[in-house]
Amino acid sequence: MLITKRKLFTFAIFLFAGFLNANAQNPLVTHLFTADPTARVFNGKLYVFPSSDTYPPAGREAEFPRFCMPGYHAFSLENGSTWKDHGWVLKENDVPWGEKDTYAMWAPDCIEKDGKYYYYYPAKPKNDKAFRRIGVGVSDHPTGPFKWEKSFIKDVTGIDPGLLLDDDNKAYLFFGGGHELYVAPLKNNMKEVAAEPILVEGLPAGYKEGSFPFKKDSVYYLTFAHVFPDEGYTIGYATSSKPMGPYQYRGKIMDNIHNGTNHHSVVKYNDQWILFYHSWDISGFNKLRSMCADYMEFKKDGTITKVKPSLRGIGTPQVNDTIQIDRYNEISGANTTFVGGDEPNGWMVCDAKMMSYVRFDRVKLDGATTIKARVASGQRNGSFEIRLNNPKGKLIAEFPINYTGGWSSWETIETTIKEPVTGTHNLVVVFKSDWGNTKSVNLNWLLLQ
Ligand code: FUB
Repeated sequence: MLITKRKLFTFAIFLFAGFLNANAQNPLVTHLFTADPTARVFNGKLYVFPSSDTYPPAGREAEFPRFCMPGYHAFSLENGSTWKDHGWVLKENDVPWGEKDTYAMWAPDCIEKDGKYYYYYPAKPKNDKAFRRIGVGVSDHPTGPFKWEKSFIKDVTGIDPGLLLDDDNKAYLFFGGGHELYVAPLKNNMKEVAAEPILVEGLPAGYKEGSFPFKKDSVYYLTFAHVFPDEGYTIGYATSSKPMGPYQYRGKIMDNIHNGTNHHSVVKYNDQWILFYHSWDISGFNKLRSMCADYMEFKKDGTITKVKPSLRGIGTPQVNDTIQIDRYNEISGANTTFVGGDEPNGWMVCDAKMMSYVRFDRVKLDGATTIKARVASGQRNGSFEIRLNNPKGKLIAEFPINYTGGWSSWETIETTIKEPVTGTHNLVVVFKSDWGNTKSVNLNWLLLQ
């Protein structure tokens, strides 16, 4: 979905208008631009540590032909599908060893060892010729506050820290972009390398950056941005029997998409593997990215099935989670577009005609007694129904369509669920109107209560 500059501007305004919780549908959050997401599970809870993209400060546009990246927020998944923004973890001008106002806070990582959380980040060093150095901070909590080391990690020059903690509690720091990847074991203090970094062997031509190491069934996996001359950025992976390699290329995890770059991570959460990545579909500009996530599967032989990016993403909305219905699994006879009016959110379902439907998979209905819907309509004819699993499935709720003051005048309406439903189901919204009516209602979101 490409958008015009004007739309981008309008969109940016609502992005920064700010609301701190957002949904697990793709993109994961829309109140700020986020890139390079590193996801981790700590004590059973899913966290994501992305970088952030922003607009260059006024008057300094020419200095930032590439990324303008002011620092890091941290997020955690709350309830079934709501991301909580914990605010700033680190701002660029708070890096003890960093050059000020360089907006150079590229991809970070965070890892837990012996009950402490270590956050690794690249920054532009002051009084040093290196493009980037890597710093570290330690905290008792995954989202900080972190105590930042006064100096960068000695003997490490480069970007994209990727951490691996092996089963024997030894940690490894992978880093480097621009076709070369290095790895070094870390000392027990996690703040110094235990040996000179070595070049990782066996990576294919076109290895670019953004490596993410993890281990599964005694196999070491290394995923990375892999650039093909005809296709551009893809996500590839390699495996090894030893943490520091040599590695062997195994194939692609994701084809080229609208992602600009494709820094990513892989995590196992609630027994499902998830690929976190970013795309610029919502901004139309490859330096304003937004993090996304989709489920990923391993075949029996340990190889990875290619992931197809989806709007629906991950997570299972439940009572008190908002369902962004425009992030559908299937749509028929209707469209989606950016929300109009004073609405703070991103998209809506529009142009819904008689028997149009939208299917949204995996909603946990236990305990829900009512459904709220955010609607706008310029006419007063028809209804929409909520059915289970398919457009002819069990009818659980019905909303009349009334005139709300216009197609951008929003109201929240509410209806009772006809009889209690348990378990996780796919929800299908079916629109009813006169045959020939091309627009019945704009629907922004649903909320179970
Ligand atoms: O986001 C800035 C840089 O672009 C990251 O550090 C790289 O991995 C690439 O995504």
